[in-house]
Amino acid sequence: MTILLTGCDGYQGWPMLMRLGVKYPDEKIIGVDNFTRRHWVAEVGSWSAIPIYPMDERIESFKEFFKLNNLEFRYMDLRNWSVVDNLIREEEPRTIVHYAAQPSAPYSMIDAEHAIDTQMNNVKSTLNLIHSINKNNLDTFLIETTTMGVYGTPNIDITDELLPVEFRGRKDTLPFPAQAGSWYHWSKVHDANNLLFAYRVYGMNVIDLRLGIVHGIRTEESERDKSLATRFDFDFWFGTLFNRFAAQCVAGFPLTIYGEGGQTRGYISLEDTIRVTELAVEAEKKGYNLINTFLETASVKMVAEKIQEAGKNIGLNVELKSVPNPRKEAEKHYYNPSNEKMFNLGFKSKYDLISSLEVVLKDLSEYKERIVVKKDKFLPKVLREKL
Ligand code: USQ
Repeated sequence: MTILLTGCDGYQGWPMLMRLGVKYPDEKIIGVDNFTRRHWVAEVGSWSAIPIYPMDERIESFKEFFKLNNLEFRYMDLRNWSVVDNLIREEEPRTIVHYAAQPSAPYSMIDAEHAIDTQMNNVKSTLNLIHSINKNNLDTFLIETTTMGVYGTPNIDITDELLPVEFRGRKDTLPFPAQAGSWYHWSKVHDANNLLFAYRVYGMNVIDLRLGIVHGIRTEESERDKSLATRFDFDFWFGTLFNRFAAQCVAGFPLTIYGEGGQTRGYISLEDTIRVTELAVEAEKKGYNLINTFLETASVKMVAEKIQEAGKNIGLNVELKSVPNPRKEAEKHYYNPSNEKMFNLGFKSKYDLISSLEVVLKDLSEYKERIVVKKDKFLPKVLREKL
């Protein structure tokens, strides 16, 4: 049997590839990637705070540490229909974990080219997978991590069940409305809709994991050795909130709260994200499944304060700074999403925001200089000039 993982060079992709390798020693685990994440981050002039090894060295190192020879890497552009279809026809994967995507909201907002490339890349890759599974009459489980950002910040509770609606005296249950906040997030709305349609029209087995903001560095496999580390981004475009704030804290840079800081999101650690995906692979749930995937919610300000306190505990003086918000978004709003389905898979958390922080600050301290030399990447050009 074969499991295919797309985006295996990414922040989540590399640890997930190792997790699948360890969990299914008798199966072939194929990871595909075209290294665009490395290029995108270089394009904005930044790098991963933690040095990452070339793919062939990562795989060699995995073999050495785990005494397993079941990981295979294929360099592949998922936008190319014929290469995707050849791979799926030849390998007939029982499961595909689809992580590959341009994942950054700010990067997708740079200009027309970046918005179009983000949507073309993300939507076309998913459509190629869907169509190849269908064309080859496979019973493959297609698991994609979309995003909690599909929902936006509505003034009602967010559910991953169908939403009961009553309008002009008639009732129905409908998918929750999408109110995404960037071209990237809209690319995931399109993906989420296409996945649902693939189930409806082809009966495809689909799991849509709606992921919150992922934080942290370590996973059970990657912590074994530096050569197995995953990337850790902190720049304005590719660093996500918690990770950026942790890097700012270590570098002695003020934590950049955009606007009022009341923006509230769901958070989950990298290790927990890998666990939920692992459980989704194991569950082999037939039909269509949508699962909100986050452990806890917090506002930007709350995250900043937690990091300030954790910094203080290790002798760092951390300043919080409200900067003009470079995004168009609600800075104060209601936010109450559900996440019960994730626990129904059997999920148990290893790191929450607080326990993740201790580890991240400790691990990052070793790479302080790599962050400090790129500290001008914490802010977009327009804000750097204003401040
Ligand atoms: N923010 C700050 N200061 C910063 C950086 C961000 O206040 O220095 C604010 C943003 O304005 C936003 C919130 O923090 O309100 C979260 O920003 P983010 O960059 O951590 O998250 P986002 O752009 O929403 O995207 C990230 C990932 C994306 C994933 C998504 C999950 O890049 O791939 O889908 O988190 S979620 O946020 O639930 O949609």
